[in-house]
Amino acid sequence: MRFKVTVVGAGNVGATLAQRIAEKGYADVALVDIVEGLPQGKALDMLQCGPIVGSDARITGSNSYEITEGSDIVVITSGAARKPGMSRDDLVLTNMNIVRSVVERAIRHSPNCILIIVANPVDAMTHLALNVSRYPRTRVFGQSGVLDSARFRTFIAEELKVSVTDVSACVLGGHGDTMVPVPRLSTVGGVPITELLSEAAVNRLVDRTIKGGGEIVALLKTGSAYYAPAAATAQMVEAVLFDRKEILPCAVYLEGEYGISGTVVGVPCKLGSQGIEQIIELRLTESELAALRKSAESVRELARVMKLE
Ligand code: 2OP
Repeated sequence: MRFKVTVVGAGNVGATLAQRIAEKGYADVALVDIVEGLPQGKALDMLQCGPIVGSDARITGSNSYEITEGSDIVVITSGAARKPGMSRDDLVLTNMNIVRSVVERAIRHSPNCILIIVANPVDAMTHLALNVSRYPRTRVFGQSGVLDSARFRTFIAEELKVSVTDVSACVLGGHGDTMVPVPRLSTVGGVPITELLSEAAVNRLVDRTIKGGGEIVALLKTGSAYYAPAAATAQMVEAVLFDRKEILPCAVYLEGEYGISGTVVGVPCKLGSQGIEQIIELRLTESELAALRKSAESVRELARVMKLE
């Protein structure tokens, strides 16, 4: 039997994610959006890829949630995307009402699902989804660190002219300007990049990573990145469905880890069939820890704006 994954939001991230999952054939996909015809049309188009790519996965689109019944995972990508000059935090008031209503409707049909939040500002939206669903924190988490560390890995690999597969990168914190790439724990073939690159080069790559989403928004002008965000989310979906126990950075509600409580922030987690099966507490330096706590405070501020506390 195939798994079932619901993707809410048939925009660029949602549709690209739905296509990635459906084409691999391991899960049926329900694609939901409020725009009439959009999820239906995109789902039908993707379904017709099946004979070409050899996938029997069923993909259906709808404006209502009946088709999502009994999903193993619900991914929430719906909401407005940034325009040039906007920060992700500028989206909070627009997207909070959307995410609240999506969570309420989705969990009615899939009470045992795991919720993966992609809508921005993702840390705050994850906190909201946790409050609305009242699920344990192990079953509600956000995608950001997989994307941010993929960006850092890409830039490191380009700089050192090595394969991306030999690069591992550590990015902690919120998905925004206070993001915390950690060069000391980012390695090429096991060697920290701080031993391979000058301080100026490391700082340049860190800065580009922090501004990685904005760089693409400025180029596209009409929206934000979606290929890498969708690929990052697919990796998390697969880690859960196939019980991979992969260590991936996730936006998760902390309860004392890293000395942070009552807010969502990105830290490495073990992802498996139960969702967040472990939160990994890295040994950080004082300055790394201070940066992570500062980032957590900026997410907490958004939670206050949404009156979550
Ligand atoms: C990004 O960083 C969309 O937030 C996403 O590109």
